Amino acid sequence: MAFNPDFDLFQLPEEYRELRSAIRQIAEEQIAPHAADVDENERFPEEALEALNSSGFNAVHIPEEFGGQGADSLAAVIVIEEVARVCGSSSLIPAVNKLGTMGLILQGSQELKAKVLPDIAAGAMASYALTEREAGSDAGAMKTRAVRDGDDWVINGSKCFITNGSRSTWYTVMAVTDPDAGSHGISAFMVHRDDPGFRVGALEHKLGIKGSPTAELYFEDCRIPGDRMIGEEGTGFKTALQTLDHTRPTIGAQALGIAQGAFEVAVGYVKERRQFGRPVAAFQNTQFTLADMKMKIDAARLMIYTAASNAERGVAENGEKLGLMAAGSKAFASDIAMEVTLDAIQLLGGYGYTRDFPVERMMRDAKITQIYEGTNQICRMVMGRQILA
Ligand code: COS
Repeated sequence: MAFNPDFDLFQLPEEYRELRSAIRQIAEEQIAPHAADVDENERFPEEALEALNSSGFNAVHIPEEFGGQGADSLAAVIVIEEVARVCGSSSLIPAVNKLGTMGLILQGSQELKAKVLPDIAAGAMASYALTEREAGSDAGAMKTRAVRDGDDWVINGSKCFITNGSRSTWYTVMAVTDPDAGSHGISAFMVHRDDPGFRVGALEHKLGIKGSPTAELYFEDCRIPGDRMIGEEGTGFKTALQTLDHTRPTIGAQALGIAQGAFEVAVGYVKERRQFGRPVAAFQNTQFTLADMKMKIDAARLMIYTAASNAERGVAENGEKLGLMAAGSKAFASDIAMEVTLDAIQLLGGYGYTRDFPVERMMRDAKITQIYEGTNQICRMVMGRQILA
């Protein structure tokens, strides 16, 4: 078979390379300069929101018919990766906008999409509310209850660890509609922040991603119209898990971007830093460490782009279920992000441990990627089940 550069699987097509360079420029010029301050002051990255909203990179996945760009999953992960390369907190703007709308895009009615998605395309944010205090990895054990009242639904309960929770306008909320039906008794809804009975609670104080507010949400007789249900009653748990099959690669992309950012800082540093009369880069130990970092990053990138492309096709090429590679790419990329950021700190030595360099922030930001959107243990469990199915 002759090599065809147009179908070279291992070289992104031109349009994706152009997309990368466009978002990289915005990230470097408008987001990177504020990343340390955002982290230091635990403040929302307003500059990043403005930059992403004004360039249309806030939610590239929204279909064109709803005012978005209709970009595919591969484009979405490239955007997230490039923002994460300079600021992990800011990368959660496009990542969580996708997470908070994916269930609606996959399973919602045209009317509900038309109500919500143009807002997100225009710059409002969306969050995904699955987790509760007593229902984390065991998401099906949730207690938040939705009861039908005439044409409306009335929701009572609370959610926690909701990324960007205090800044969103729309929330995909999973709640129990039939307590006797197990995971088949859970339904998904779109809740608006102005809905009566909805309230944002306390924010978490975290190790990393400090610019992204992680909030509790309270539903106190929160009344929403009946047409806000996503899909059919009782399908909410499947919609929630199907969403994660599409969005775990986006968390992988966040991890990958953080790792890439730390790697580049380390490469720059070891060429400048001199010890024993030569640049630290001249030592074979340094070169071996850089080589290991690079191998891990490149492998993670291939997995994530493959998982994103699978999501686009709706199936994996070899007939495997989507979730296998989605969970695998997220777990692998987040594990290597942790390793790579720790290596970067080590290469920078004492300076790496200070806040004068970004690698300690990157290490703290990387840690959450092993935990959220399914701990890496849950991701491995999802994979194990599918491998053996
Ligand atoms: N897509 C669609 N449906 C799915 C699915 C998927 N990826 N995975 C499972 N389902 C279906 C199952 O087929 C089952 O339906 P049936 O009863 O009709 O067969 C139903 O959903 C329940 O699945 P399962 O029995 O596997 O549920 P469990 O409670 O045993 O486990 C896990 C589900 C652990 C995989 C799930 O709770 C999970 O992913 N937990 C982590 C949650 C998470 O990622 N939280 C982070 C939130 S974002 S920060």
